[in-house]
Amino acid sequence: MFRVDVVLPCLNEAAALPQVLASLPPGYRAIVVDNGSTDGSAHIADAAGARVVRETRRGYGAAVHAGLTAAEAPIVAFADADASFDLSELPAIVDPVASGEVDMMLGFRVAQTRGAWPWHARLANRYLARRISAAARVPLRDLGPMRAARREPLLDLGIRDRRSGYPLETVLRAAAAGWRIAEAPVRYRPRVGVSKVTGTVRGTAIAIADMSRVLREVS
Ligand SMILES: Nc1nc2c(ncn2[C@@H]2O[C@H](COP(=O)(O)OP(=O)(O)OP(=O)(O)O)[C@@H](O)[C@H]2O)c(=O)[nH]1
Ligand SMILES: [Mg+2]
Repeated sequence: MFRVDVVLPCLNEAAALPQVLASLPPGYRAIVVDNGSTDGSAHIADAAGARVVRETRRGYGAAVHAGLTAAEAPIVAFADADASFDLSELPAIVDPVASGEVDMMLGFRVAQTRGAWPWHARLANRYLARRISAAARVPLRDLGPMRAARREPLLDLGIRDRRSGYPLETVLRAAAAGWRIAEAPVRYRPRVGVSKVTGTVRGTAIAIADMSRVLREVS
């Protein structure tokens, strides 16, 4: 039995997956949630020994939630499948949850190169982190996609967003439920493959719209 399931939402990440899956620490199992990839991502994930789950409904949140529902380990961690994170750093996010020191651990991103994180995304994130800190009364530096918590309480949060508002809704609901939430630094590198969200105007606009709605509805 695996101690930690790692949910990796995946939309056309064939070029990144081998490197991502090779960096998993022992005792951690990858659940690659294939969100309708057309580049053979599912096959590559399967060949690398990951568990593959399919989610036909598009959206980051739809993929992540399908992974959480399929998970079986007591602790579930989340990361991106585009090689922007080094999964060998996951224990720094998971261990404080496993020891019971916190209920949810978030990775705050430390850019490794200038290209890893465009200025508009950085600015938007800092603004968002401030608003969340005020709304949820948790001091946050970032709202990144790397995080970990216990599986059952996470499911009980009843997160509804299925697009880009998912991480924000997770943090707001957890804070409202009185969870102890903390952050640890994680390295953030340029993704492998073509940018879909942060590097595109459309992706950024959708992300802002989704997060604004979640802030209105949940906080
Ligand atoms: N954008 C997007 N990503 C998805 C979807 N389903 C799964 N994903 C995965 O979710 C993770 C995060 O998406 P990214 O495209 O890396 O988003 P980002 O990091 O904000 O922006 P870029 O890396 O610049 O594209 C990646 O592993 C994607 O493959 C979806 O419907 N839309
Ligand atoms: Mg990315």
